[in-house]
Amino acid sequence: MTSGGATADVSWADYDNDGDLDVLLTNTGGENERLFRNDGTNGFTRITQGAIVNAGGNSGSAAWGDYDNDGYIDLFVANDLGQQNRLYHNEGDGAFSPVTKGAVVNDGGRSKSCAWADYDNDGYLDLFVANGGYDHPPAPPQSPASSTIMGGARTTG
Ligand SMILES: [Ca+2]
Ligand SMILES: [Ca+2]
Ligand SMILES: [Ca+2]
Ligand SMILES: [Ca+2]
Repeated sequence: MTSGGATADVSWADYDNDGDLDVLLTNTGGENERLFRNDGTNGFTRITQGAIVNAGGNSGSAAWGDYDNDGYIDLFVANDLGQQNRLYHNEGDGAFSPVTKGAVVNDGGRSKSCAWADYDNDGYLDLFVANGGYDHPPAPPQSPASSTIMGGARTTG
């Protein structure tokens, strides 16, 4: 693994509805994501405060989508290596609130990629998350004697 993480995905969206595209860079290796707000004429300002840019995580992909149709685009971040994925609700004032309840953010897994689409045409965006791809085993047990203390560690249902 490279030190300090690596940018895995680039996702553009006008999250503050000022007419120009802002950009999110997702980073793996536990690095925080990077969010840059488009200033229109003077380039981009890096956003350093808030939930999105302080969450760490092995984030392979992100997708913007206004899932609740309130006019502000929200953000989903897919995390790998068994970490929970993240959903952020755009509050409309530049802040994002992490959504902590529901299947979207509580299914762990090795999420690699994600996309929003209204697949059933009900007017609300649905979310597709691609998991897996390869199975990279976690660190092996250090000795056979330690293999009996794994009970309860798995909560996958
Ligand atoms: Ca913007
Ligand atoms: Ca990350
Ligand atoms: Ca929204
Ligand atoms: Ca739908």
